[in-house]
Amino acid sequence: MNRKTVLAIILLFGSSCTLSMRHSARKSLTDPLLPFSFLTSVTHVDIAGNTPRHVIAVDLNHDGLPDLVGADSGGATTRIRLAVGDGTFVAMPNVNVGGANWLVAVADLNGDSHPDLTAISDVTDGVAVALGAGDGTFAASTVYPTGSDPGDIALTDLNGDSRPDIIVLNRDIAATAIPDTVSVLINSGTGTFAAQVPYTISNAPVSMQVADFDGDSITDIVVNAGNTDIDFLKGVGNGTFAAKVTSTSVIFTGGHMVSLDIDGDGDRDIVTVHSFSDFIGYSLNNGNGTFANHVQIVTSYADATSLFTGDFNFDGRADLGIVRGVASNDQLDFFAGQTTAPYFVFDRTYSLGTDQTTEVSANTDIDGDGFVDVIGVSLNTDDALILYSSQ
Ligand SMILES: [Ca+2]
Ligand SMILES: [Ca+2]
Ligand SMILES: [Ca+2]
Ligand SMILES: [Ca+2]
Repeated sequence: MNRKTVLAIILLFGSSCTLSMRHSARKSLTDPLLPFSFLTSVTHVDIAGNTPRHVIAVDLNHDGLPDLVGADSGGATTRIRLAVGDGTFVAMPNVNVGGANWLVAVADLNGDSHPDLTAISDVTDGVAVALGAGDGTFAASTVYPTGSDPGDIALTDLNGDSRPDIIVLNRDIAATAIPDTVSVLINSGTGTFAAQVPYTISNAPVSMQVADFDGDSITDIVVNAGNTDIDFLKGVGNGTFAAKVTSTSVIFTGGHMVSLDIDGDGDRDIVTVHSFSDFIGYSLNNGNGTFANHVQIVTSYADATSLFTGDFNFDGRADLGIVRGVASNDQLDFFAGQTTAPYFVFDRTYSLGTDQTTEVSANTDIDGDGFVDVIGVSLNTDDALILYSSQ
């Protein structure tokens, strides 16, 4: 996640809050330029708060309907909205997380099958943990200290006890902490966490990916930092990590990052956008968590601020969605995944209205029609936005 750049994101959704469909015939499944599923409309869901920065969709109350969890960057609460089943959502009590929160993550942390909530805050310089009751309500949160200005979070089991641990990227925007760090907080098994263990990373970290990058099936941490550095922290498997190994990719890598195997060789590569140097690019994994020099996919591509992946055209290959905050023509661009370099080809643009949309993702089928929908938040209206897709 990239907090610096999200401020600049403005997607234009139109005053009617409805997207015009871009009809075109669906091609065969072997065509690499299959049309993406159509984004048919934009639905605003009031999540209140002040300047929400992030929203996720996850079923909190076991009814099979994804609910909304929104980070309120202007207040100290996380906002909960339960899906009714008719496309509307009802407000549940806010969860006090101790300070303005920028990102939220949900997983069952204590093994009772109920989703639990975490939220990072650069006011508390910590991560709040609130255990879920399974009905959309949460117990009072506990805030665990992290490093300075936590800016990204992942929940995954690092030590094999089947309980998710917490990994936080500390962005240290004011450069008060030297060196910069990633915080690892190990779950006791009951949803309480040990004090953070900090790991040194390169200066000016931007974005983090937590996954296996060297093929040993043990989760690692990859951070892009500054303008050139990609740090690999090799997971040991017991909740600890080796010291960073840094690849210097020669040209800018300092934007929002996603990871996926783009060249089909079995290891996870990275794709980044950079809003200041105007490109989308990738770095291929050498197989051991070090990365080859960055290669530009698209140049002269101004104001790309955030990206997400998913197979939007059903060809089995991951595609890219990119939020582009161009001042007078803001948009959501899609690039179709390809088998050969540069691995992604521009497919289509959705021109949108005057919502300032940020932290867009596409990993949940919110309306249950079998097609993954796009979700984000509007800085302009303080709403969650759902762009429903259909075929
Ligand atoms: Ca639900
Ligand atoms: Ca739980
Ligand atoms: Ca590994
Ligand atoms: Ca690869």
